[in-house]
Amino acid sequence: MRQYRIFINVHENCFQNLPSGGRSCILTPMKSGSAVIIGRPNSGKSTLLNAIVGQKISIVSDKPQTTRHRVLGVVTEARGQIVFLDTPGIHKPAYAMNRRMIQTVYDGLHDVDLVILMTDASIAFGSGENYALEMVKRSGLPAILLLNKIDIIAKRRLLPIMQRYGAAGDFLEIIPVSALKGENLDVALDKIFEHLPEGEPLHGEEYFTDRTERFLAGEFVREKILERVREELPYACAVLIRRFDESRRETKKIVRIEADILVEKRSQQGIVLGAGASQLKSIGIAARHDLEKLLDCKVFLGLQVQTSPDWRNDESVLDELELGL
Ligand SMILES: Nc1nc2c(ncn2[C@@H]2O[C@H](COP(=O)(O)OP(=O)(O)OP(=O)(O)O)[C@@H](O)[C@H]2O)c(=O)[nH]1
Ligand SMILES: [Mg+2]
Repeated sequence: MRQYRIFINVHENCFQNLPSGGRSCILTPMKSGSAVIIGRPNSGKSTLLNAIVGQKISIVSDKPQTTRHRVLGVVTEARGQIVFLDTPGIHKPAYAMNRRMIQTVYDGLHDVDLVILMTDASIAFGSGENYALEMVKRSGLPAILLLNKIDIIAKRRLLPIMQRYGAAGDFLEIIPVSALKGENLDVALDKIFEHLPEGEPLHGEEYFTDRTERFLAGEFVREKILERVREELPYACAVLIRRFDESRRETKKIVRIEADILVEKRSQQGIVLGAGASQLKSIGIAARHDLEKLLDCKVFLGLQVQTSPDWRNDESVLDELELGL
C-alpha cells in the first residue's frame, strides 16, 4: 500500500467556532523551495538576503562586485522554508576570477524554483538591465522582480518604472521594496512563499547558511577593507584565512584567526597598511568586532598584507578562495 505524507501549516488563529458549537480548523500546505537572487552589481541583493534571513551572512558595500560567491540563506517559518541563494552581480568578466563569479550566477539558475531579479530603481534602465532580463528569460524559470531602493526615489517615478519592466519581462510579481529600510519586504516574502511548491522543509529550524564561520571571517575582513578603500583596490584585494584555531573556544571562549590580505601591487599594500599601519589596525578592530558578535566569543585577529601580482588570474589562488563554489 502506498503511503502519503501531507505537510500542513496550522495557523495560530486558524481555529473558528462553528454555529453548531464545534470548532473547525483552516489548514494550508507548507511551502518549501529555493529562490536565486540575481541582478546587477550594487542593486542590493546581499542587503536583501541579510534583511530577510535576519542575520549578516553576505557582506555589503557601496562598491560593485562585492559578492564573489554564492551565499545560501535560509528562512524558516511556520508556513514553510525558503532557501535563498545570493549571487555575484552580473557584469562583463575581465579576469579568471570574474569568469568564475559569472559562472556562479549561471549555476544558481539551475535546480531552483524561482528567480528573484533585483534592480536598483534609482538608476536609469540600460543595457545592463536588458542583459539581466535576458538571463531571466533564458532560464525559463518563474520570476519575481524587486524594484529596490524606493527610499531614495520619488514615489511618482515608480509606476512608469514598473510599467517599463512589466513590458520588458514576464514577471509573476513586480514589487517595489527598500532592502535597506525594510520597506515592503513582508509583502515580497509573502509573494515568494505563495509561488513556491508545497513540501517539507529541507533544513532544520536553526540552519541559516551553508557558509562556514571560517569563510565568513574572511568575508568580514574584506568588507572592512571595502569600506575604507577606493578606486581599483576593492577589485584587487582578497582575504585568505590561514588559521582558524578553535582549540580554546570551549574552555576560554577564544578563537584565534590569522589572515592574509592579498593585493596586486606594492602601492596597494601601502594603502591597506596606511600611515604607521593605522589603516590595517582600523580594519582589524572593525572586523574583530563583527567576528566576536558572530562567534559569540573573544577573537584574536592577526592580519598581514601580501602582494600577489595577478592573483585574479591565478587558478590555484582562486581555488583557495573557493571562488566558483
Ligand atoms: N538607499 C538604499 N540603498 C540600498 C538599498 N539596498 C542596498 N543599498 C545599498 O546599495 C549598496 C549595495 O548593496 P549590496 O547589498 O552590497 O548590493 P549587491 O547587489 O549585493 O552588490 P554586489 O554584491 O556587488 O553584486 C550598499 O551601499 C547598500 O547599503 C536600499 O533599499 N536603499
Ligand atoms: Mg552582494
